[in-house]
Amino acid sequence: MTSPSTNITLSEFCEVNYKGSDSYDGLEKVIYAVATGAQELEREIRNGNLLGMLGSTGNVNVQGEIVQHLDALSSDTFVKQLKDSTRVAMVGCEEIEHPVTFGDSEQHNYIVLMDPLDGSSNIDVAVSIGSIFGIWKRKNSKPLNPESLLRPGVEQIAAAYVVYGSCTVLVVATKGTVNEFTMNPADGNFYLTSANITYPNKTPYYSVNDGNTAKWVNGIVQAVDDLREGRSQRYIGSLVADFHRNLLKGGVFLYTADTKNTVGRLRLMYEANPLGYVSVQAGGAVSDGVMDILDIQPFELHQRVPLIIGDKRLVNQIIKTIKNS
Ligand code: P6P
Repeated sequence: MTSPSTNITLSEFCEVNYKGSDSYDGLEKVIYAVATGAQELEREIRNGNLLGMLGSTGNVNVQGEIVQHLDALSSDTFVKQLKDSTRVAMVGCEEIEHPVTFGDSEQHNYIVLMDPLDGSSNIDVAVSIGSIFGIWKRKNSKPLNPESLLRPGVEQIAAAYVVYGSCTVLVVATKGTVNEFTMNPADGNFYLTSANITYPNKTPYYSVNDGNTAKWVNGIVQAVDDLREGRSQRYIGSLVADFHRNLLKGGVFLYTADTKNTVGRLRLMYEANPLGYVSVQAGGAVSDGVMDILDIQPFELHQRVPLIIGDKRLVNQIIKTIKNS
């Protein structure tokens, strides 16, 4: 067991790997914005019950979902931090109908798509929730407009997510490497706790909402039956937490299209793309059941997509079952 003092900090890691590099010029400022927002939000989440911060605002967001107090707070927190980074030109956010523009200068060279608080239904019951970020280099050749956000996932330069769970972890992926940082509550800093993460060989878990069985189509009943053999089901109701467990322990998550969610339930731009990027950099895969999700050319900021994500062998097994159905 290493003590926090022997683990390098997030800022030490970013200074070595991003600062001053041509490929990642200024990326460290974007990662610091995510980390600072997560530190602020973590305190609100841990104290939410005590501060009357739980429950809903009574408003409905662009998704048609009831907005929890912490949904609104998380959105405001990360929008402020990303703006203050001075490196982000535009943000797309699950909680905000339209893109938010911060700046059009040459140094505003990143685009960020985010789900600031994933798993809202778990907030009031002390179950893990998270935040998800996809990061693209801006195409400076073109003026900023809403279409600036509609980039295929394969063009991401980085992705990150936070899980506010039994501990608070920040996972950052860039080309070829996925690294986990854990927050030390004593000083609020993130310390490197797992470097160059790759999916393990074993796949003991699968994650699916069995309550949807009657609505499944296209061979998903058979695909899930196949997954049951020799595995345990783990389903938290927070995509980011299920994804993180499957990444570390081995497994697959699926939320496919069904007779109710005919194009899937989860969001392409700020859920499937960022986590799909992390999955692929860790040796996994991400699919809509037919193609690699990262190759999808988006047409709308809040579009949904069927999602199969995790161990490459299991993703391909599910795709094959769908194809043969
Ligand atoms: P269901 C949370 O609301 C979320 O967007 C994901 O985090 C989660 O995986 C999914 O929805 C849960 O959906 O229909 O199983 O409650």
